This record gives sequence, C-alpha cells and structure tokens, in this order.
Amino acid sequence: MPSLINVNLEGDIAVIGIDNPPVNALSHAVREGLQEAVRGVLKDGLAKAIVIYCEGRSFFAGADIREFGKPPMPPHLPDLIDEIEATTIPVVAAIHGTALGGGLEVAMGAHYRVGAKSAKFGLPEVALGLLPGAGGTQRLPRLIPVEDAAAMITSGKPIGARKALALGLIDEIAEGSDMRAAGVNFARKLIEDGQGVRMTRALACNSMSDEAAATLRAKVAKSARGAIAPLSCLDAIDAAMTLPFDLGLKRERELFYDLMNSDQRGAMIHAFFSDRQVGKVPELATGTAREIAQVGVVGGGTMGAGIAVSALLSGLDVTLAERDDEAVAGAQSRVSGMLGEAVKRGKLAEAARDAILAGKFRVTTNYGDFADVDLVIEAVFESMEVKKDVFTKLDSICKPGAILASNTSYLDLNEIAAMTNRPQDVIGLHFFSPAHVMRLLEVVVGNETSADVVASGFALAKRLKKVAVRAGVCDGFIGNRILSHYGKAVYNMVLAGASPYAVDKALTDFGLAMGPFAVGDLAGLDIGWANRKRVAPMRDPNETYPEFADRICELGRFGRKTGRGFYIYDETSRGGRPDPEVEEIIAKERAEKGIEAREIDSGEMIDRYMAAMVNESARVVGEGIALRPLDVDVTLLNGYGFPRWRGGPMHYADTVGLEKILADIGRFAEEDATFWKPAPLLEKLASEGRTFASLNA
Ligand code: 3H9
Repeated sequence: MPSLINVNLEGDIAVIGIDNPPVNALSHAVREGLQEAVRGVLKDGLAKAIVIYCEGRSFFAGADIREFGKPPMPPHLPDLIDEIEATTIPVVAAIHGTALGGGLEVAMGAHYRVGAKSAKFGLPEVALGLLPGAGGTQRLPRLIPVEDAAAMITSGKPIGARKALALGLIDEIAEGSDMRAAGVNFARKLIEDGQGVRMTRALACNSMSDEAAATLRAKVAKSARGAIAPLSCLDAIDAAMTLPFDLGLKRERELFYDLMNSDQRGAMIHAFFSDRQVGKVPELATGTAREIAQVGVVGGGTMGAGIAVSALLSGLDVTLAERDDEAVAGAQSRVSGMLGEAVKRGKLAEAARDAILAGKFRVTTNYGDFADVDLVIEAVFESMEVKKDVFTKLDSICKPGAILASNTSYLDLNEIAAMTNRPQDVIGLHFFSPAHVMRLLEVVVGNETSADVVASGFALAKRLKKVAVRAGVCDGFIGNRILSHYGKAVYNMVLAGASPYAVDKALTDFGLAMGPFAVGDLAGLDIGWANRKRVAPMRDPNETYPEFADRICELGRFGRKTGRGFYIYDETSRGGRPDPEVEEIIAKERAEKGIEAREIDSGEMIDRYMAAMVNESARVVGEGIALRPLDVDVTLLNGYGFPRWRGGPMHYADTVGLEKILADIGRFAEEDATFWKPAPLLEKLASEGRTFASLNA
C-alpha cells in the first residue's frame, strides 16, 4: 500500500488517514490507496466502523486537477465513492480545512460527516469549467434543500460548518481541532447506539417547483455570461430531481465528460494554475520580504481611500496624508463609507469597523507623520511633476528601509525613483479601482528595485488577498499598455463605421464583463483624455487619431460621474442608454475626414479587438515587461474583466491558433499598416508552430 495512506485499528474502529500534501488532492495513488485500505478493513472483518480523515492542512481539496486532460486511471472517483457508500459498516468522514469538489463528494459517499468548526464545504468545480462529477450533483440535493444545493454547485462558493450543520450536510461540529479523535469518538457513539450504514443515495431527492427552477435557470444564465458549466450544473441537478439515483449519476457523468472535453475547461484550469504560478518570480528566490505593519498612503481620493481600506481590512495600521483640512474630511468620509459598505456586506463586524476608525486609521496634513511607516503608497494625481515632488519629500522623511511605492498607472517608475537617494526601495504598486475590491495588483519593478522590496510587494499582495503580477517599466506596464492598444483598435473601428453600442454588445456577448465604452464611462472619460494629451507628443504622425472621445470630453461629459459620456445615465436608465448626440459627433468626424461608414459585423469586431490585444500582449512578453504569457492572462482576467472561461488573451490566441491571429493582423494592415504591425514574438512563435503556453514552463 502506498505510504500516503495509513490504516490503524483503534479497538473496533478502523482509522484511515491520508497524507498527500499540500491539499490531499485525490490523485490516482490516493484513490488506489484508499480503495485498498477500505477493502482491507472489510476483508479483515475486525472493525465495526471506519473513520476517514486527512493529515496536514485540509481534508481532500478535490480531484487532482493536474490529472485532467490525461487518460483517467482506475479506480475512478465515482466508483470508489460508490464502493465506500456500499460498505457494510458505517463510514465517518472527519473533516477539517476544506472539503472541496471530489473531497466533499467522498464525504457525502460516507455515511456520516463530522466537521471542524473552521471547516469549509464546497463544490467549486464550476470555477474550473466543470460540474461535480463524482455524485456531487446527485447526493447534495438529497442531503440539503435543492435551492441551497443549486446555489453551492452553480456558484462554487463554499459554506462554513455552522451552515453545513444547519442544512443537514454534516451531522456534528467537533469540539477542538483533533479531527482524527473527533471522528473516532463519533464512530464509537454510532457503534454504542447500534447505528448502521446510512446511504445518501437511498434518500429521496429534495425538489423545487417548475417555476422556481425556471427562475433559477434564468438567473444563472444571466450571470454565466457565456460560461457553459453553470447551466450544465443545473441540468445535472434536474436529473437528480427527476431520475432514479443510478440514472441521475449516469447523466451527471455524461455532462461531466462533455465539460471535461470543452475548451472552457482547459481555459479555466489554465487560469487556476496561472493565478498560482504568477507569484513565482525570480526575486523571491533571493529576496526576503520586509516586515510591514504601518502603512502610509498619500492622497485620499477614490484610489487612495480604497488602498487604505484594503490595508485596514487586512489588519494593517494606516496613516493617510491629504493636502488640507477639506481634503482630510473628504478622505475620512470616503474611508468610513467604504468600511461601512464592508460592514453591510458582512465582510467586517461593526465593532471591528469602530475599532479601526478609533485606533488603526488616521488622516493628516503632515508628511512628518510618515516618519515611522514601513511602507508608503503614493496615490496622487497622475502627473510626473506632482509625483516627483511627493517622492522627494518622502525620501527626506521616511525612515531608512521604508519602502516607497507609487500607484502610478502609466508613468516611468525609474524617473520617479531617481528623485530619491534610495531607488532600491522604490517600487510600483499599481492597484485597480476600487482598490479594496479588485483582486489585481501590478508589482512594478524598476531598474534599481531590490529583490527584498519585490518580495515585500508580493508578501503585501498576499496579505491583502490580491493576485500580484510582476511588471517591468514601460508606459502603462502590462495591463494599461495593452488596454491603450486595444482601446485604439476599438476607437478606429468606430471611426470606420461601427456604433460604440454595437461594439459594447459584441464584446459583452463575447464574455467581457463590460464593453469598452461602458468601462470608459465608469472609469471617467477624463482619465483617458488626460492620458491621450500626455502621449500626444510621442504619437506617430501617420497614426489614425479618432477625435470623437475628445469632443465628448470637451462638452464636460466624463461618463457616469457627470451623468453623460458615451451613454446617458439618468433616473430612467441607471445602467446607461445610447446617446444619439454621440452618434452625431462620430458621424460629423467621419464626414470631416471623408470616411464612408462601412458595416462591421460582430465577428469582425471581436477579431479586431482580440488581434490588437494579443499583438500588444506578445510585445509586452517579448520585451520582458511581463515574465511569461501567463502573467498577461492573469492581469487581463483579474483586472480587466476578460472572461475567465476564455483563459486570458494568450490562452485564447493558442486556442484559435497564432496563425489565425497573424492572418487577421495582415488583413487589417491592408487598411492601416501603421497600427497593424505584427509583434516579433507572435511571428516567431507562429513560424515555429509553437504556442504562447510553450513559454509558460
Ligand atoms: C473535482 O474534484 C472533480 C470531481 O468533482 C470529479 C472527479 C471525477 N489538485 O491554492 P493554493 C495545489 S475538481 C491539484 O496555493 P491555498 C495548487 O496548485 C477539483 N493541485 O493554497 C498549489 O500548488 P503549488 C475541485 C492542487 O491554501 C498548492 O496545491 N477542487 C489542487 O491558498 C496549494 O494551493 C478545487 O477546485 C487540486 N485539486 O488554497 C479546489 N488544489 O504550490 C482547488 C490545490 O505547486 N483548490 N492544488 O502552486 C483550491 O481552491 C485551493 O487550492 C485550496 C487551498 C482552497 C484547496
């Protein structure tokens, strides 16, 4: 028997322990070992009950994702679970950490479940483009109300022990943290009370009305935005409600394999591993993260306040500096407003919020208050002059070893660092708005930034529960540089004939969270306007320059915050409605430039948008601004609303083929050769028949 499984007899209770770090994934060896262990116990005939528990930090966190896409090896998980359920003596699952996916499915195949207070229970397969494929969709709605089962399965979100107990998913919450002992105690009671096996499959499935099922399906379809797995999950739950158990299981299996063979599954598993791989950067091998307890933030606008709140929610102490009393009051009210929202959403206890406002957070007009901070993050107006001034002051005030970070989203970090006598301590920490909500953090590494400071940036991101991506210095780093490029492609399309509303529709149908014009309105059109003015001197004179966005800004229309931008926002249309005046402004520009509007269909809109995004991404990787293609994917997925089920632009390019992207660029270049120049890396990989993924290893 493999050493990762151990079996001990405690009186008449057989205790099967699994030890497969880091998360006890149900790999082939684990499945084989567990099967052998259960069979061995039954064959010996000495035990009256079995306890299954895991060593280390967690109960089984699911099937071993690394095995997906390879030929499945027996024993298959569903068969193993059926075998566990069919034992003649009761089986108790003793659960700590996270019982996820196949892990929870094993627990539901056991006859009883006891959980640690801190344990979490979930079926997150949908986040991998899958559905629970080892009986989860059939057993869960037999144990808990089907509405709750559907919510867990279609959202993938885990529930805590108290809720699991209340719903009937587990039988008991254990006292203490020794789950092996808790399982044995529970089994002993079962034996004493003469309780036998209790098969989940034998329970009647809970059901819901046709009307409730239809409402749920409509809701799930809307939030799925093109992902197929959430709807397949509902199909499997339908089967649980309408078919006998074995047929339901068969249906689940068919649906599971359809998903397993889909591109979406490949994309989402790529996203899962990329989110973890992206944190592996060279500086972590040599650098040691510095202790960060006290944080300073310069600027209390939306971004600065969001950064402060993000730090406060993670238990850090924050001093925020603003320029005068009025700005101090504004920052204070923004921060307490955001903390209030966190209380409302159940992310923060009211008492904890009060304690933060009373002790851990202060606003000042005096930079001198930064003398003792370990890290200061500048989040002032995006102007090189203003930033240089801030860094000169910080350099003279902050203690030696303090990290000086800029939240700049475009500017040259090396130029900022050069204002200090400690460029090795200067780093970019580019948060995304709202900073306390968005998961992405670009860690921008300057020419002189030390490995310790890079390691500190990554450690901070972990503490703030963010995904950090390492970026080199260039205009816009990874995300905004790529955004600027595909943004131009979008504007060019509109000038050529597309309506901005049709472009937004095509791209949301493609799966984006929002279309580019709606995003512009949300972020504030003045931001893009200021940026276009900043880069105007560097613009290639041959470049097409659509002016309609500038015209809209000149009318004081900056998007949502002014009630009008590309869309009109008012009482009747909070989400925005098309503005005929915008169409007129665009038509006027076309007329002035002698452009005859042509029909552009949604397929071409997507091809142009994606070709521009992939091409610039390839440049960003080729120039070493992003370490690997996966770093680009993680950036676009976590900060720019790119659909997770498409895996990110680089994965998308691999899926459709680099040849196709290159051919599209060639076709578009016939119209505008200045904009459409293929990136050298894209050409190289395509000519060698290679993929972007080949650079991720
Ligand atoms: C499933 O079960 C299908 C079944 O229904 C049907 C089958 C027939 N496999 O996230 P972390 C690795 S689908 C392989 O940094 P944390 C991970 O890559 C599965 N590896 O830790 C990382 O490796 P590395 C359903 C896995 O504490 C290391 O473990 N289950 C797996 O922040 C540490 O991970 C899920 O979807 C796995 N299943 O979070 C659960 N899980 O160190 C997916 C993790 O080399 N996992 N690894 O980078 C998670 O959500 C989190 O990893 C977890 C721990 C919450 C468990």
